Amino acid sequence: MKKISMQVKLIVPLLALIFYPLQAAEAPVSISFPPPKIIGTPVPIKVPNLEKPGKQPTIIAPAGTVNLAANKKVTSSDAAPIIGDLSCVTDGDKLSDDGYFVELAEGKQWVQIDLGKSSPLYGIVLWHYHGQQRVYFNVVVQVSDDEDFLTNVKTVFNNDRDNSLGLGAGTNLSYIDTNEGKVIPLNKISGRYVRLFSKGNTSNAANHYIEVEVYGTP
Ligand SMILES: [Ca+2]
Repeated sequence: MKKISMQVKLIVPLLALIFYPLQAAEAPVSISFPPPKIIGTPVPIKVPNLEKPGKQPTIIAPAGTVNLAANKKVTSSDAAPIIGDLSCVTDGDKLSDDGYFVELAEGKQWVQIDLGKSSPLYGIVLWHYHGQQRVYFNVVVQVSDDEDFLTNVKTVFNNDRDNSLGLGAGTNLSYIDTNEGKVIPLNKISGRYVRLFSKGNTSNAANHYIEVEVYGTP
C-alpha cells in the first residue's frame, strides 16, 4: 500500500504539470454574429478616417471566458429612451429589426453596463444598428470600477478625433456598422462597468444599440 501511495504522490504532480499548460492556454473567443440584414435605402457614406471593410479582429482569452454582460443591468444618459428598452442591450438578441434596438436621444449619449463585480476583461463587441449602412459618430468605449467614471477610467476605443465629446481626442478609425458589429480585443484589463458613448450617425442624430457583449472571466 505504501508503494502505491508513493506512486500516486509522484503521478499526481506529474499529471498536473502536463495538463496545466492546456488549462491555462488562451484561445479565440467564438462570437455569434446575427445574419446580415440591410433594409434601408443606401445612404452615401462620406466620413473621414473610415476603416476599410475587412475581417474583425480576434479576441484571445483563457478558458472559462464568457459574456459577462449577458442580462446585466444597463443604465444610460437617456433614462427614458425614445424607442425600445435599455434591457435590449444585454438580452442576447442581435437582429436589427424593429423591437430589437433601443433608440436614445439626439446628441452625446451613453449606455453603461454593470457587470456586477470587477473581472479580468479580454474583449468587447458592440452592435449599434445594422439594418442600414451607417457610421456612428464619436464612438468611445471606457472601462472603470467607478460607477460614475470619474476615477481610474480606461478608454479602450475612441474614434472621436476632434474631441467632440470632451473626453479627449482618439485615434481609432470610424467604421460602418454591420452584422459583425465592432470587435474590440482587450489586453486583460479589469473593471466592473463598461460605458459606451456615441453622438449621432450618418442617417440621423439619434443613438442606437442592439447589443453589447463583454468577454471576461467571472
Ligand atoms: Ca439585444
